[in-house]
Amino acid sequence: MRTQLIGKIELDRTKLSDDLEASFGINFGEPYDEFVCGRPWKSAMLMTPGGGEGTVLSQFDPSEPAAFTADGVRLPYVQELIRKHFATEHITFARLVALSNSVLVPHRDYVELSDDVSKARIAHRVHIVLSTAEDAMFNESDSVYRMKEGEVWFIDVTKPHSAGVVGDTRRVHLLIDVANVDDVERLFKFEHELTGGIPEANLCERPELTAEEREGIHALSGVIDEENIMEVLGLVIRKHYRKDGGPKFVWSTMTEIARLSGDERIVKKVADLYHHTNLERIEK
Ligand code: YCP
Ligand code: CO
Repeated sequence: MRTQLIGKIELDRTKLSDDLEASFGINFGEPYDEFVCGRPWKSAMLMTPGGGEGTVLSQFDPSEPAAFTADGVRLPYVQELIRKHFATEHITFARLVALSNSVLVPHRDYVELSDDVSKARIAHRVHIVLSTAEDAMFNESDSVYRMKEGEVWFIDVTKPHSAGVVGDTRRVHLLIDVANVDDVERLFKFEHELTGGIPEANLCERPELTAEEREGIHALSGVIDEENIMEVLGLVIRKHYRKDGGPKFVWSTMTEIARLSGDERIVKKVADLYHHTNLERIEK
């Protein structure tokens, strides 16, 4: 399913802020640190097959229906939102995800999943925006866009994508992974419309990167070393969220910075990082 806005749900401000407050007390994991430049990408499992704890797909018995975890139970309004708006029998996982002052490495997901059963169990990724602001953005291929509060989106995670919060906002999304169903419309219990893509109104206006700025970024070749690659990558990704540097900006820029550094180890590290996040991952 292509990345697209599918609808908007009404949020009860009072109940939502109670749950957001309560979410400070739940168990967030900080997985995927190799994808993160900045503060951790925090994720808490709210529904899993069988309702048990765990973080990785292979730890669960995929034949069991999803149930709320102990953390899920501590967020009554989020629970209510899920039950009211989704056909829960198709849900595999529901997670609460928080990000602040951090950018994710543009990557593709599911590349590590070899078998069709696993893929069918998490065929669609749905985002529901609970709390966001101007400094929170998403990237798919060469576009940068914003998902707004209350919006529900399908995200095609097999396309190169990234998330970024370039300021201090605590951006909170509910992520729901759903199994493949014959008719995706059956997943939703709210008024929805498959828009087929990222609406114009959600795209971010980004001024073109100037030649001076590009030169400045390439000059990071004089700063980059094996220990600060992720920080340099973070700067490049942050720039990508605010300025339009042209096609494949992040990875082509990193490749160029590495080349200009004249250090073979950096060239290899950047190539390996690209390979790991976009082409092949080891199944855990
Ligand atoms: C995502 N993919 O795109 C996750 C975030 C890295 C893997 C962490 O939501
Ligand atoms: Co991803």
